[in-house]
Amino acid sequence: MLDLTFQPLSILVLHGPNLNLLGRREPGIYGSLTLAEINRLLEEEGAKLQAKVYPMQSNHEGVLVDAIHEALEKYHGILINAGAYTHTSVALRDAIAAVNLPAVEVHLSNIYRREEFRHHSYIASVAVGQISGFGAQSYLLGLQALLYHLQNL
Ligand code: CA2
Repeated sequence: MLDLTFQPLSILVLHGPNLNLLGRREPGIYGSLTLAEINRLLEEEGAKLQAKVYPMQSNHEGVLVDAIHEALEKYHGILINAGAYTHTSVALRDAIAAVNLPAVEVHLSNIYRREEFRHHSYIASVAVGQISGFGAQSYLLGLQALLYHLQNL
């Protein structure tokens, strides 16, 4: 197993299904920034906080599960917007629980002000915490919170 003890903090940023469409559809709900622009902001914020962020997006549940498994040897923590899988995926929940890496859940929209089916998150109970409703800023707040958590373990 790789020893990450004295490396700068490295964070896997996982974006779930449909988030590749950001900035191109439904800007009223999800904002006008593209995923590439959000990733750039995260990389800049990470650099300010002496951390390196590694973003990836997939529309496929199994690909996200694999990425979480592989995170164990490569990253100190996970920042995740699981998209609609937030509300359906026991598999993603179990993967996060299995690797036991600190994870922070983020959402662009406030999921509790939306349809009832979005009010339950399978991720929440295995996450350090959740940030929801601040648009792209949710990701930056989530990154700050995750790094704060990791630096104070
Ligand atoms: O608010 C969030 O970040 C969500 O995770 C976004 C998911 C939604 O299913 C969750 O309930 C809350 C949907 C992501 C869809 O992204 C789109 C982006 C542009 C256009 C259409 C969809």
